[in-house]
Amino acid sequence: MSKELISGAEALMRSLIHEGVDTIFGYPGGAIMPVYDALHDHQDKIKHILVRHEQGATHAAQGYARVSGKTGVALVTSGPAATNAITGIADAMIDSTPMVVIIGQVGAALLGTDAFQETDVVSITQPITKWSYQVRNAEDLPGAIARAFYIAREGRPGPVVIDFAKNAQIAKLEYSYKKCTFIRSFVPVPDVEPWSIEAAAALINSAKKPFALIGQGVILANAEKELNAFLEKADIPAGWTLLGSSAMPTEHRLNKGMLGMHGNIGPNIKTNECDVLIAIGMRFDDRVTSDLNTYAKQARVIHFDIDPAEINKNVKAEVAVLGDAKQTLELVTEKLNAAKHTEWIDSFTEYEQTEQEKVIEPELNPTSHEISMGEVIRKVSEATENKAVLVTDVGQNQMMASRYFKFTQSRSMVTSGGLGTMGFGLPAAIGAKIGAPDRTVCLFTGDGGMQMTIQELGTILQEGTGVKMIILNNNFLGMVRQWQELFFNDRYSETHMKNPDFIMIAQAYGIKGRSVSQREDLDGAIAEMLSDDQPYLLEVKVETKGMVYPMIPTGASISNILLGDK
Ligand SMILES: Cc1ncc(C[n+]2csc(CCOP(=O)(O)OP(=O)(O)O)c2C)c(N)n1
Repeated sequence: MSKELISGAEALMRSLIHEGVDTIFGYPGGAIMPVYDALHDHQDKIKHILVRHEQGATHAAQGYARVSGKTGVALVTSGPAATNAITGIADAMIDSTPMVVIIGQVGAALLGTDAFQETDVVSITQPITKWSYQVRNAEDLPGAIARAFYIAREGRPGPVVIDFAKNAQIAKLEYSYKKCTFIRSFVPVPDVEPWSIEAAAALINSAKKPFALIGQGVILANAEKELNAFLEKADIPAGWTLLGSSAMPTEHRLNKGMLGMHGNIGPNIKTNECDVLIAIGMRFDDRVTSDLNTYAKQARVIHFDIDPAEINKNVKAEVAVLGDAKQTLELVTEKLNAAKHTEWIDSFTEYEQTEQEKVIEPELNPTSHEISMGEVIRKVSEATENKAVLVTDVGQNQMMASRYFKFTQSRSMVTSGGLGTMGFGLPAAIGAKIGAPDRTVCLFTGDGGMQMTIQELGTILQEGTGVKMIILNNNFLGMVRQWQELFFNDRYSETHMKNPDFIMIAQAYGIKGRSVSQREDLDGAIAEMLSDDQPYLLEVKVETKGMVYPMIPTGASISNILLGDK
């Protein structure tokens, strides 16, 4: 029996459905029109979210992927659309987010002629993807899509680009689809080496002052339960990276707080005092380590990771435990002796008290009439019973949100960690709400970052996506202003921002909103914002010269922590 002939575009739709895709974030255009035409026949199975800019499509797909654990999908046309999507692709790469981006391309016969809206997508995206592939013939499409999803999702996740030439979208093929389960040249998860399990367990069993560093790898491996069993059995205190936030509940006895530049004092100081440092699914980013010459020199290091390229990249590991964290943590835990490290764990307390007194208390209960970022964030966290998904933009708002929001469940933090992309927040929050419709999604953004992708309010208008947007408006590019104050003698070069009336803008998009500048109005405004599942924009006019402390200046030792004069 001869197989049915269908177009490449129709084959793409059927392949996506086969992969379980039910949501696509995208924007149409000439070189992807056959695909959009095919999409029209599958609206019952695939919901397309029409964003307002291709950067928004990629960030929304990221937000969707991060909360749902599924692979995010973006669909855009060629040329300027492809280049607009680049920021989100790079962001997904550095933050290990599974995403497939399908990009229209000019017809194969025109490739290399500087045709209308032609860009060399494969060359541009190769360094910022796990795989970037051009489909020039329709019959290659199903295989390419199957591989794309396999590569994006398996092992350490990341973005894949399929550059889909227009002729291949139109040409007919005999369609059949087989999910990819193996690629000879690609080993997504290295085999666990039994000796590494033995060696890690022996080292941990010998430790007097063990300390664990939790990264996003734990969340990506769905290994939260295994992490908890591991830490509790051997009584190991833990700190977490920005992307590792929410892997363990904020109030857990062994949770000692955030690592790095704006992290908590205790975990940073203790990294330089522990005897065995256990890094789990984290990559020793320079925002965490600062000066490598003075980082954890006293410690014997164990590094759990799925990606062999991370081992010894920044910090040399005595024992590398390669593999999927869910599996390796379980295997090591079996071999651990039940232990108690009471004195060691108690030794964090003095730093917690210092930080509470010098930083947290003044931030949460300011004596000045001006509202601080921290108090807004803590109030919103509490008003949602610490159950909301936190999405942030980049800047002071991001650091304050990660410091003052409390987490009770995993996959509750969506932020641009590695690339630090301003403008990430709003579209990522839209994607997060679509990926977790039953959860409250709260975006915290600065006035600067909000305006970088503010057009995505149009997506909310069209879709009714019930995100809660909180602009922490300090009329400054706050984080840069903070650096200017600390390191450039208060020379505020181009960081003061004159802002539009955000509430009028929200209203123009049919979104309810309110602006608050007095502390006594804050609780009421937050309650109003959270009272239903409609989109809402809350602008809070916060102190113009707020600072995020503690801070480890770039390049300094992690023990040299500034507390400010708060
Ligand atoms: C796309 C992009 N451009 C520039 C920067 C550099 N940058 C980092 S934080 C920041 C200031 C952010 O200001 P705002 O959005 O108002 O947030 P705040 O720090 O005040 O919370 C800037 C300009 C960046 N991270 N991303």
